[in-house]
Amino acid sequence: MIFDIEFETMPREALESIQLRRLQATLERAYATVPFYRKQFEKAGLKPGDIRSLKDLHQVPFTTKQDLRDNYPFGMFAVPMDNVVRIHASSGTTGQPTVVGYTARDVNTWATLMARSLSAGGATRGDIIHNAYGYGLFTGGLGVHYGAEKLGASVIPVSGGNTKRQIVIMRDFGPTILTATPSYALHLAEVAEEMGVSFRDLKFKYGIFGAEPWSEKMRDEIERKLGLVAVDIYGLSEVIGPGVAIECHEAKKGLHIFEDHFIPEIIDPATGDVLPYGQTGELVFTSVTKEAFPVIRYRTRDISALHAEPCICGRTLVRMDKVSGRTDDMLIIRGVNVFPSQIESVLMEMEGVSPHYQLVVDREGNLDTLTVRVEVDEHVFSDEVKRLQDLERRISKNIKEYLGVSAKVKLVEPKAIARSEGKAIRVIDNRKL
Ligand code: DLL
Repeated sequence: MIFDIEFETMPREALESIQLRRLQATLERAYATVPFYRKQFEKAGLKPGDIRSLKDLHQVPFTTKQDLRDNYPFGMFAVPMDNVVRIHASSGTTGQPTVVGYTARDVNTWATLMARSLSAGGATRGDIIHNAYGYGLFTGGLGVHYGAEKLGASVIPVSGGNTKRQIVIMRDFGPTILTATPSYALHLAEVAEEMGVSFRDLKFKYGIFGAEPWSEKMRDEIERKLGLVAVDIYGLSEVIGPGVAIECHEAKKGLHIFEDHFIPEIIDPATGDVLPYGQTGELVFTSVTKEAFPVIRYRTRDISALHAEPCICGRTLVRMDKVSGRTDDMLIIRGVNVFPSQIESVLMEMEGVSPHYQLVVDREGNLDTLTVRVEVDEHVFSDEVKRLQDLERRISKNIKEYLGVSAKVKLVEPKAIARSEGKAIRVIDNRKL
């Protein structure tokens, strides 16, 4: 079902005229109320009134994560604290968290965007949503929660953790939609199995998974193990939280971006040049309806591409490719660029290998080394040493063949790699210590 048929199926021209009007209002307000944005305009010799077309936006300087850090905690807010009703923060992988604020109207906008997202992902008001995204400063839990209520579905605010209790709730309450990070969804399935509960006997129809990269192979594995249709949801705290983009369950091919609220661009991360549809680069977003925390050409560091082809679901919104990683996730191992998701794809091709893995990067002398630790199924692990070594060699050979990098592979027993209730930790880079 399409929650907002008018905006989600709008002809391009009408959509662009709304985007422009909203963009101009956002720029005027940001310029008037946020000293950082005023300086950015001044640096570029621009006034908000100079932006007369969507293309003109390309002249406005980018905003980076560092800019948000420099204005920690509330320096980027465009309204007085009196009007801020909610604060979230993203922990990030390094240093200071990024703090974001919402007015009452922003919370309502976000709830609507999440109702649209859940609806695109297969949910209806008749569904029971088991929401295992963490509640708290992280935007996942409350984002889904408000969207589910706006949609009129029943939401179970179970949050992350206490996994055994989650399985009991699933068995007894019969939820039909699961929302969680993909890695936690797999962990839920694993614990269910230990408790003698088969996910396939539960009532789940759709799973709406995001907040971390996951490959197509991982999707296959999740759908098979959990007996549901898995769709990808994308978002980030700085832009609003979840609800920036989502796959429709009909096509599961690219995530529709809610362009009536966010203007996406893809840029070359090295030069900042805007790239045409179809080309891969760094995603950049400008919010055009947010009040408390507008973002202007915010560089996400996420890698994707945009596609304008029509979709079988009827939405006219552009689609972004599944995010394969972040520019700052990229490991450079002896000069070769490697993304964790590429390793994941190689691993998931191998028989008997589980989706639980971790990459450990070290430096021996002047040489970077990459070790891939990956769990294997119980029956594989109890095989004779020679067969394990043979499997390690085959994985290592495939990594070399597909990615051009030498990696040491270490097969470990089931559960050897710590499970996460939120985002999985895929990389341990000892070079940074
Ligand atoms: O992760 C918001 C969210 C919650 C999205 C629940 C989806 C579901 P942050 O904690 O600020 O916000 O982290 C944002 O996570 O820049 C991406 O690098 C990554 N990310 C989010 N969704 C996806 C996805 C939430 N579907 C950062 N695929 C983003 C890949 C994702 N990466």
